[in-house]
Amino acid sequence: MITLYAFGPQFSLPDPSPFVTKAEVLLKMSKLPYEIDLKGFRKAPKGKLPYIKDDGELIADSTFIRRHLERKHKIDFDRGLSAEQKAIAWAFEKLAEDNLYWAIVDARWMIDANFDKGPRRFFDVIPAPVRPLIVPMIRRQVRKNLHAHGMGRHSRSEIESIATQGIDAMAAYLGQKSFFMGAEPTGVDATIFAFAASALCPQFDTPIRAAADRHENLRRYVGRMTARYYPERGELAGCKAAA
Ligand SMILES: N[C@@H](CCC(=O)N[C@@H](CS)C(=O)NCC(=O)O)C(=O)O
Repeated sequence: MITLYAFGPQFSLPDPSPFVTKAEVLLKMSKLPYEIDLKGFRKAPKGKLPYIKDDGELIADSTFIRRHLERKHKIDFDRGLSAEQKAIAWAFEKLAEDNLYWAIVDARWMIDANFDKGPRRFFDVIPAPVRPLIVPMIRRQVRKNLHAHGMGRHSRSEIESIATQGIDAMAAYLGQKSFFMGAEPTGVDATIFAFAASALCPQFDTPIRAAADRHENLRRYVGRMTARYYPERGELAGCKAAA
C-alpha cells in the first residue's frame, strides 16, 4: 500500500496544496491502492509535501512521484500522446507549477483578507501563546520565497496580469476538449485540474479567481475531473461535478 503524505482537505479543495492534489489524482489514475497520512510534514525528505512511501521507499516531489509510478508500476499516464503533445503537456505543467503557483501563493499569503481566512488557519493547531511569534515568522519566510522566485518582486497588478495570461492560455488550449490533451485524461490533467481548482477556489477573492471564472470551459473541466476522480464530492471549487 502506498502512503501519500498530505496536508488534508481545506478551503473546499481536496488539499490546499495543488501539488498534493496532483499527486493524489495521479494515484487515482494509476488505480493503485493508497492511503493518506496527514502527519508527515516534519519528516518530509525535501521539506515539502507531497511525498509518498512505497514499499519502504520515500519519493518526494510530485514530478518524481509520477516518474516513480511510471517506472515501478509501469503506469503510462501519457498513453497515446505524440512526442509533440508530450512536450506541450510538459510546458503547460511547468507553467502551472513554476509560474501560476507563485501568483496563487502571493494571493493567499500576502493579501491580508485571504491570509486571515486561509493560511492563518493552518496554525490553529499550534498553541495559542506561540502563534503571534510563529505566524509572522512563517509569513516572512513565504515573502522571502516569493522574492527569491522573482514573482514577489512584481507589483500586485503585474502578478495578476501574469496569472491571467497563464490561465487564459490554459483555457485556450483546453478549448472544447473533454480533457487537456483530448477525449481521455492523461498525466497533465492531474496538474491542470489541481491548479485550475486552486485558482477557482471560492474561499479567496482575487483577480486570479475572476480570470479563471471567466472561462466556462475551465469550470466545466474542473467539474468533469471532479466527477471522475472525486465522485463523492457534489462540487469542487464552486464547479458542479458533471461528466
Ligand atoms: N516541486 C514540488 C513543490 C511542492 C510544494 O511546493 N509544496 C508546498 C505546498 S504547496 C510545501 O510543502 N511547502 C512547505 C514549505 O515550503 O515549507 C512538487 O512538485 O511536489
